Amino acid sequence: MSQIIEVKVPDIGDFESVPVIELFVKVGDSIKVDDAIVTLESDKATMDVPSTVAGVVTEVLVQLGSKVGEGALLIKVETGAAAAAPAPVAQTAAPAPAAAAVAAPAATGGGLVEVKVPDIGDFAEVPVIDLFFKVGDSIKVDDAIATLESDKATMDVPSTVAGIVREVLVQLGSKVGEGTVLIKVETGASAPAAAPVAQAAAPAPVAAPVSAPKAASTAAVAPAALAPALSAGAKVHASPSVRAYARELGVDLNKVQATGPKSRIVKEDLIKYVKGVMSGAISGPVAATSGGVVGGGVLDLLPWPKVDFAKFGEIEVKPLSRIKKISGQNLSRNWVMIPAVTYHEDADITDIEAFRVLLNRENEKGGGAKLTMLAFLMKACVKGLQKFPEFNASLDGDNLVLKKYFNIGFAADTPNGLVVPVVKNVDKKSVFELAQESGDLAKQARDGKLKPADMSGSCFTISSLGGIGGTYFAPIVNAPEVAILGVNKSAMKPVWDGKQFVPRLTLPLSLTADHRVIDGALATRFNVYIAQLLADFRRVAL
Ligand code: CAO
Repeated sequence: MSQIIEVKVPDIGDFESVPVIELFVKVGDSIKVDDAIVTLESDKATMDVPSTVAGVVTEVLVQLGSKVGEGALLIKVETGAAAAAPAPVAQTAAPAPAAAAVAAPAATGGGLVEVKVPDIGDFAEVPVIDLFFKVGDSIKVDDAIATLESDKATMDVPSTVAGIVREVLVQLGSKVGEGTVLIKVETGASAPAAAPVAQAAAPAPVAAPVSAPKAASTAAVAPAALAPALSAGAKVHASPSVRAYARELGVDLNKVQATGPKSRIVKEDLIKYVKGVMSGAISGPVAATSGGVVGGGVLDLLPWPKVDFAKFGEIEVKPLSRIKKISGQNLSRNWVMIPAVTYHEDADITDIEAFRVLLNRENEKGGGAKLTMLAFLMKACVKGLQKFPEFNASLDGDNLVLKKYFNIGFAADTPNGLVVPVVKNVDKKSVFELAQESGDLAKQARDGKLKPADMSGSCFTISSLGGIGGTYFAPIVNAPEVAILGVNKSAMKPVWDGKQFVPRLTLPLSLTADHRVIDGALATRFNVYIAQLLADFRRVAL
């Protein structure tokens, strides 16, 4: 049964008669709990007021410029009514509830002013989810220093002083409350112009990865809007909800034309910018034009350096092979777009190597296929994928596609470059069959005879450099997969068995995983499990 519920301005701290500067809903809109209804802005703070109910908006009782305070009626919502599906933009635009409060300055002498978290209402121990300044940056009054996010609200803490940031006393993930010193600012210092490139190139904080639009996981050419929104908001005026929306879209707010009051970027500005970039009307971030750094041109990078090498000595120009050009573009995209972390582990393969050698010796007589370490690794990895299904998955927008089949790709070094043939249904094949099939595919790869079908459908990739050497490396995830296992050359190492050092044949494993799907604990569990399987291959049969 439906009923009409009034949504009012909650306790917003010491703010009264605050103007509405953004209005996110209109009559007929469907609204969800936590959707922002309005943004309020006092002379000291910007606050988003979230909805506490879900339903269809039947009345809007404020307009832009209305002055409101605690208890003011904002909207009436019919709950329980069949809510029309919200338009996609409205959905993504629905920001986290937010409020902002002005950081309180405190002079510490010598022109250094501490900027602290002010009264932020009923929030204590709130984590910092965005940090917009680093030591040496110049800061203006009202620049957002940090975004705090509780389970109920997102708050930007703006600076009350201008100058140069001399100390940053928090980091991403730090828990703060009223009075926590965020930064120390040298006031009156002449601020050097911030280097624009360094700002734009700042890496995405691991704790708050920029979620890529749906196309990101598969499309070779991603919209320019995917440029990292890392310094987003550092020097621009925008409400927390608009900042959150920009982060979600990966838009650098510095590039968006503001039309709101006091040069504030409003949601419509953001949408206009994204539409403009997608349609080509606005030139997106500068593509890395040569050198193949980013095939799709998704990064705001300096152009590739043009150097006349012949000026310095004799040169020869050799075109890249077709494979190198294609794999280069894929690798660049994956390197740039995946927040990847590499984890290392040593596996004791003394027994399995002895077993492999024994079987090969027996096999020689019968003329069967040579067993390779790669085949054992494939079998172990499938066992790992079965135990940890997140590894046998792909990101598709906000969904994780979990695969119930087990195809393993392996990197093959060929005269023309790197290719990744795929062995299908590894779970259903014996180690002998895997050795035979991967050997055949590797040969076809070297002969340039692989067909597209031989290189598609992989769930997880192994990159084995064991035949060449090396100790450890950091392989690049083969998107849209979420992890890749790198292997180097095994070596005899002294291992402490509790009483003495014993020589054990040790295989170095390097697992790179997409942090959006696999966190460090899971990645390490996977690695440890693979090492256990390799140390005692009987476990694969369990
Ligand atoms: N440790 C020690 N020795 C190893 C080993 C390891 N981890 N892995 C293989 N070997 C040995 C093999 O046993 C073999 O020795 P024998 O000839 O005495 O039996 C020798 O090294 C050569 O092996 P291989 O590398 O030719 O064969 P493989 O089945 O192990 O690998 C393939 C096949 C296709 C994976 C490999 O040839 C290859 O192309 N590797 C390169 C992958 C690559 O380039 N990765 C980087 C991608 S990112 O740039």
